Amino acid sequence: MTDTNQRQGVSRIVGAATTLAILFAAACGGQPPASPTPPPAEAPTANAYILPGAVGLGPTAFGDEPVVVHKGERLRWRNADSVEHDVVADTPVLPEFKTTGTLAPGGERLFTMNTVGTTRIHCTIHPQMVGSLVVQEP
Ligand SMILES: [Cu+2]
Repeated sequence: MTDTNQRQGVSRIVGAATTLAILFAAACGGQPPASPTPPPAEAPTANAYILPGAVGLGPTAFGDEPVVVHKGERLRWRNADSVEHDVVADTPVLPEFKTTGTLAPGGERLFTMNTVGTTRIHCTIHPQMVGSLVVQEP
C-alpha cells in the first residue's frame, strides 16, 4: 500500500516535470525566429569622469586611479564638476588621446583608443589634478 502510494507520488512528480519541459519547449518554439545579427554597434564606451570637487581631490580628481580602458573602446571624458577643466596626457604614448581641450561643466569628449599604453594625465588649469590613464588589451 505504502509502496504503491510512493510510486504514484513519483509518477506525479515525473509527470509535472514532463509538463514543464513541454511548456519550456513550446515557449522556445513559439518565439519568432532569431532576428539576423544586428549591424555592428559602436565600439563600447568607457566613461571617465572629472569628479565634482575635482580641484580639491588632487590625485583622485579623475576617479578611478588609474583610469583603465580597453584597446578598441571609446573613452568618454565627462566633466562632472561645476567648473571648467581639461585632461591632458603627460606623455605621447597614446596617439589617440592628447587633450580633451577645455571641458565646461557637463561637457564631454570621446576618444577611440586603439593603442595600448599608459600615461600620466593632469589638468592644466589645476595642476594638482593628476592621475593616470591605462589602455590595455581587451
Ligand atoms: Cu581642472
